[in-house]
Amino acid sequence: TNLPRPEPRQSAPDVLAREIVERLTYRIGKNAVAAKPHDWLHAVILSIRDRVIDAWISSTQKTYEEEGRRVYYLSLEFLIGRLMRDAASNMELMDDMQAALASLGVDIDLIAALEPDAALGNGGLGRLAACFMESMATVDVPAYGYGIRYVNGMFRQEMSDGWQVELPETWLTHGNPWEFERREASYEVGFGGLVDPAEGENAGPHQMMWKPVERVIATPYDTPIAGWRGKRVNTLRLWEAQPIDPILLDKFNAGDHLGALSESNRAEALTRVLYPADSSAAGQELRLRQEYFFSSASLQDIVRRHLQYFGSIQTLPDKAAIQLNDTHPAVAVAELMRILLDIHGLDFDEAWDITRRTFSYTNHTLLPEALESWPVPLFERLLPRHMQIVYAVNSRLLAEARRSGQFDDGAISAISLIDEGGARRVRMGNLAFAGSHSVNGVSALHTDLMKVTVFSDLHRLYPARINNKTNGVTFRRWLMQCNHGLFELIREAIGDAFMDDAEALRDLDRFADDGAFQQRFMAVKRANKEALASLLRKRLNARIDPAALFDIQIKRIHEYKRQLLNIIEAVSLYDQIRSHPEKDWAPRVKLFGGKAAPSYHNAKLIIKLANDVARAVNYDPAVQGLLKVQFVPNYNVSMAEVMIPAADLSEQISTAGMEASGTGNMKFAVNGALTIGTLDGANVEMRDHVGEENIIIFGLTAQEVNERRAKGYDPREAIGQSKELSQALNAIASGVFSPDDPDRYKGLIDGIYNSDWFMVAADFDSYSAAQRRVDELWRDPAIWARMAIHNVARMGWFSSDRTIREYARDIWKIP
Ligand code: DL6
Repeated sequence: TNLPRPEPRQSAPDVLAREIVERLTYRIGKNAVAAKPHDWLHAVILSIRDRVIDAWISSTQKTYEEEGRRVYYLSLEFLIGRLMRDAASNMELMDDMQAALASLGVDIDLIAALEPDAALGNGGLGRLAACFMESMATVDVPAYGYGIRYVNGMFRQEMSDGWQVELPETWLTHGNPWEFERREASYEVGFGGLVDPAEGENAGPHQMMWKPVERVIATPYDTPIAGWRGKRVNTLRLWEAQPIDPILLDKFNAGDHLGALSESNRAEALTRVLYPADSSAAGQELRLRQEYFFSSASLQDIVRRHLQYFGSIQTLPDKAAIQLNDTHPAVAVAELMRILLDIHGLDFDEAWDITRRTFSYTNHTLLPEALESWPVPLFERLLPRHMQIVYAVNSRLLAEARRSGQFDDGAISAISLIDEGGARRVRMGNLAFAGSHSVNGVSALHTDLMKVTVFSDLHRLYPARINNKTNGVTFRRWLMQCNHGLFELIREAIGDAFMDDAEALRDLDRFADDGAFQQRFMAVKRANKEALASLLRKRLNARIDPAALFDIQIKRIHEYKRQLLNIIEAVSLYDQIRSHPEKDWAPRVKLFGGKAAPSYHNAKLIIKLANDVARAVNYDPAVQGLLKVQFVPNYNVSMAEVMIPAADLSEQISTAGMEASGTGNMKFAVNGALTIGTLDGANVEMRDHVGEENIIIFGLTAQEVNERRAKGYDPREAIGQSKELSQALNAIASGVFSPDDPDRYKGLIDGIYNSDWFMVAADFDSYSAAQRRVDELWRDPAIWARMAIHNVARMGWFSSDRTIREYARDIWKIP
């Protein structure tokens, strides 16, 4: 403490240019003549990074001096995307950097596009973690993110004859100039083996000694995450697994060259790939190994830091707030118990009290297939001591439930940490719930549903524990950086206040009816659409008309997100245009993007269907200029940054009750797209904020979905009542779009006829009518612009700064 802090640096373009050339020369070893674009990129990143480091050191010192509570955000996913613009803009270097590079003859856009998209996550959950990291730094919360440094993050998606093909994404090929390896902060993580009672006279009754058979080293890599205006820089600490012995020399010398590397390969496999499963449990042994590996390393690090600065383990909850991002790190509850019981010799009740006061848990899904549970034999084999602890916690939990007198046997089994229906499994959601003082959902509706579905009995036992924290997104990345035109227009209209307080965007409301402003607003949108059209032309040779309505659905492909509903509606529209070409149709471009989990058959089929429909529609002269369909491959954060600012219409059409929150919905609205959506997830709160006259809502509510299912929903009835729907379904099922394999979509469409769990048929007519309302609105540019401007003006509440302030106030208790 009290060390001198780094001197502030000047950021004039000439100073920056000098620094860049210096980095190029002395860190990369090239001069400006020999430098390739990648070398420039690295030199630029290094010069930004050095400034970030100055602020990082100051922030760390400040945290130590203040001796306050720190937040530890444990997440198996951080979908951070590119960092260069983020960091440059947050350090307020963007304009000077652009000028500096121009003076060196380097095009900033060209080198920015070379930065790999760090895709260490699947979708919403991982991207939320990245927005939270930036917002925690912005609102001055001292925080560490803990996760895994996957060598291969989310797969690269390519199309082969319209089918998804998965290829490894290699974001580390050119090295990663943002990160710092911290070998000195490595830990051992064990697996398997035996548990013996602890030795020694002072050993407590609950103290055991775990002797793992397998051990690996966890080595951290730190990436600084700068908040807005460089106020605070926090650390994202990602773990890499390494073998204890890189090579087994005795085996090698005996001629077993492969065997000599087996331990090394096994360790490295741990952090090699991200499981590409979203909203479905990955369910493999390696996944549980990953979860324990990063949870254990992170906890060892947190406890080590705590003891170093505060001396006593008893004060851990006062100084550390550990947030579990979904159940993926839930095993940390058992790991902290193990550390407290076996290493610190605490008695059980005290250890449990400390654990519960330290952890809090965020639930991100109610889908039963996504709720993680592990077979007891696997859990026990891999983590024998943790299994004992789970049983010990469970016996106390169930005794407490019994004592309360309010539960029958069914409710007691629902509360149990062990699922006894069928082969026994450890329920990670229940473990996270029981081991935390706060359990939050991610939108108001989702939180309400949590209380009456998955956690209804646990909620009865602990009624104060569940609370809501509606998600948000960082406006720095999702407005200021990705939509520069809109950012400048807003600034000119209402000044700079919204840059520090997103809710100040409200001031824009008074321009909603201003014709001149509307025109400028729509001109910005048009420019963004032209940029997207030219990108798609270059990448896919696709021709789309920027004057048409850009209707976009980008997100993971999942049946509950109902890309299928959108495609079926497109087929129906295609039919209607062909039947009535004389009508005044609003020209539309329907864009889709998203990845399917590699083992998710129907999701992959939906991608193929989008491509098959696109092929038929796009080459049909009967609808030329009126309808285009395009699937955009390899949707990722960088692609989102181009597509979202170009959208007129945002498709948020999940079956009500199934999308926990959504965050794409927020990004679109902030960028002036109108939402067509169901009353699901955060759409409900978006409607409340933007006003129901500025959003297009359709379909069954969550309650109606439930009631329909309870009454015995018959999709055939709904199909029978809708000529448009039955025609579209027949066309798809009979092979109109798949003449090479007419039965390709038979199973998919049979699913709608026979069960239709996702209520596609039930919602079709309402959706189709809503789309025709959209057409009508589109025909009146002034009305459309007014609605879009109201959306931008009223979305400030959905800033992740607000969300983080709520977590800090209600859960982490940080002033
Ligand atoms: O909370 C972030 C994000 C929500 O916006 C999405 O609605 C939700 O689907 C997603 N949940 C997951 C859960 N996957 N698992 N496990 O990705 O979280």
